[in-house]
Amino acid sequence: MMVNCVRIISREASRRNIFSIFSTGRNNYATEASYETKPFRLHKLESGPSTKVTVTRDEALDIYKKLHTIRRMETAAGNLYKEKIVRGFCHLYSGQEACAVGMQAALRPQDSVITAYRAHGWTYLMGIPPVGVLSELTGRQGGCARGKGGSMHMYSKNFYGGNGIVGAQAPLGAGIAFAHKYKGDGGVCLALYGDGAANQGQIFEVYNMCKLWDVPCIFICENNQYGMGTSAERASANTEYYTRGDYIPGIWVDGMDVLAVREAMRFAIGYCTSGKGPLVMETMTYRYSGHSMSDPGTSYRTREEIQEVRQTRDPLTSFKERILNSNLVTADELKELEAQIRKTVDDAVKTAKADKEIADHELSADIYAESLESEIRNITPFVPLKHSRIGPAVNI
Ligand SMILES: Cc1ncc(C[n+]2csc(CCOP(=O)(O)OP(=O)(O)O)c2C)c(N)n1
Ligand SMILES: [Mg+2]
Repeated sequence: MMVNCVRIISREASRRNIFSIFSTGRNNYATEASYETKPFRLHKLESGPSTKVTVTRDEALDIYKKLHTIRRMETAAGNLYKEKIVRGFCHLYSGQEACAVGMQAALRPQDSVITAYRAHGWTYLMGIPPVGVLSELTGRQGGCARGKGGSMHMYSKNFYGGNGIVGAQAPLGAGIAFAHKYKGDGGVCLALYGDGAANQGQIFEVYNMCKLWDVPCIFICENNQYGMGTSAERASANTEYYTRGDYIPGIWVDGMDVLAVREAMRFAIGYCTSGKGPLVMETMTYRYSGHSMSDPGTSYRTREEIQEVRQTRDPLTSFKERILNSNLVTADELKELEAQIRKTVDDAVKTAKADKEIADHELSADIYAESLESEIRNITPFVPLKHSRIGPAVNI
């Protein structure tokens, strides 16, 4: 099909920060549009990512689907928790969706990711459908870790979880990144941690090691401005997290702008794969929920503040406005997509409630992919348990 590209730069578009639009001329859709992002802030870098970002119609639909699915899935997870069908911990990602969606959009098949406990969205982006995530939350066998992991311990191919120890993703991520270098597969590892983890000693130990050995690790501080019950300002002497690598270059990006995050991540991957070693990235974002479901999240910040972010900086609303204003998609199309997503998540909830738990004998199975010892070590109280392999340990 011959696509006749016509460039339209309207005054209205530039008022809305839309840089340019390419129209097909055949129908009413634009095929791609460009926008101007907020400036990136750089640390020890002479140049950074381009502030002019371009998105095609197909990419826009894909990004919107992912943003919306995560939001919907997290709402469902929160409801299941309130119904006491999800027990234990539950950390929701609503408000921060543009960070994961933007980063994942820049990943190549050989790259890997490790994050903290706010893992549901990443698990979905790394290939697990909503039913695999929600069934994991309800502890059922259809869950991506067969119901043994729950909210904090979800995995998939190239996705190393889901980790509850604050800050530990940084050394684990450094190890995964080192494996990429050792194997020469060209991959990088994204190691994500929160602002509440950013002052931990282990983070600085691995900064040093990765810089010494040029390990392709991208350290990402998702700065949602609060830790567990306190603000970043109260907890951190230096809240410019992108500079905290000292001798490691860093980038600050608006984490509510999915396209800015994608652009920053493309730049970061290019940097790390050119043999220059690690990079630090700070994504400025916001979480609408408390730290976990047991934290209402309103004792250390006001309801008005949360409301204001929802109304003025919401990552879904702003992306939706952009793609509608630039004529990449129509309101009806988005409505239809939203209805499809609602159905997928609603069906997943039904399955996650109705599914079975694994049998008792599977509880102690699949601890190692290939066990070198016959019995499981360090069980208290001591009851000898044999290693067994039922598999797959992770439903990929
Ligand atoms: C080593 C360790 N110390 C303390 C905790 C308890 N804890 C859980 S989350 C958290 C703060 C996390 O804040 P942040 O990293 O900003 O993550 P957010 O909840 O904002 O996503 C703390 C202190 C823990 N899980 N691990
Ligand atoms: Mg935080």
